[in-house]
Amino acid sequence: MVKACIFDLDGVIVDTAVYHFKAWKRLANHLGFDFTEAENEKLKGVSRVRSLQLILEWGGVKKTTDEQSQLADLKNSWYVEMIQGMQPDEILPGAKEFLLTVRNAGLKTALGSASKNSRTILEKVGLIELFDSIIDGNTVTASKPDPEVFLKGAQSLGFNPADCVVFEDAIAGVEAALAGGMKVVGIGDSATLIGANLVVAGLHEMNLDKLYKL
Ligand code: B16
Ligand code: MG
Repeated sequence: MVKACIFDLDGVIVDTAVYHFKAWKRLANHLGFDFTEAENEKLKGVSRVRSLQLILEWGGVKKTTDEQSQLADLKNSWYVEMIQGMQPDEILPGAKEFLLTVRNAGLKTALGSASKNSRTILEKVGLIELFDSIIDGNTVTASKPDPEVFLKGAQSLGFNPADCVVFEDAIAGVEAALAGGMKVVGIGDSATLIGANLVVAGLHEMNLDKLYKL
């Protein structure tokens, strides 16, 4: 029987990809090349430093490790500025309702995100109180598809991986959850989220019945 739900943030609870896109595009333009929405799609669930490395490759630009770290900081400063204005109406459809449903059913909740800005985002949209534990880019060393973020999530709640269900919109996150021995609900397209136990368009399509049948 499922005892806990672990949620990815971007693409599951809120759509921060739009802000990441604006900030990365600004950085690419600052370096003299462009950055497309199709390229941004490939960065979902990917860590900040790895995202920068991919963007520099796509733009054909080489930077030293020190320069990379300065550029990542610059992008993050623009991104942080943008997320300061986030509001509760930016919560994705059904996310708050499903969090309340699972909590009312006595299940625990954790966040399992690659973002180092997850607490700010959850505070701005007013959801921080609905998570028993937050595991994010500040707590983990290995990026998805490594299962570390979800294993730490399960551990922080005091449950075995097999007692937890992960909700993820990125294929790397689906792979991470499966590698950790958890059930996973994909948020998005079943052609992309291969291996997920169930794929739904969003948390508005989830309910306890579907959760217990996984
Ligand atoms: P930050 P998730 C991920 O969030 C984003 O999808 C990805 O685009 C971003 O690069 C990553 O967080 C790191 O974010 O720069 O705020 O530390 O889907 O894992 O919740
Ligand atoms: Mg995501």
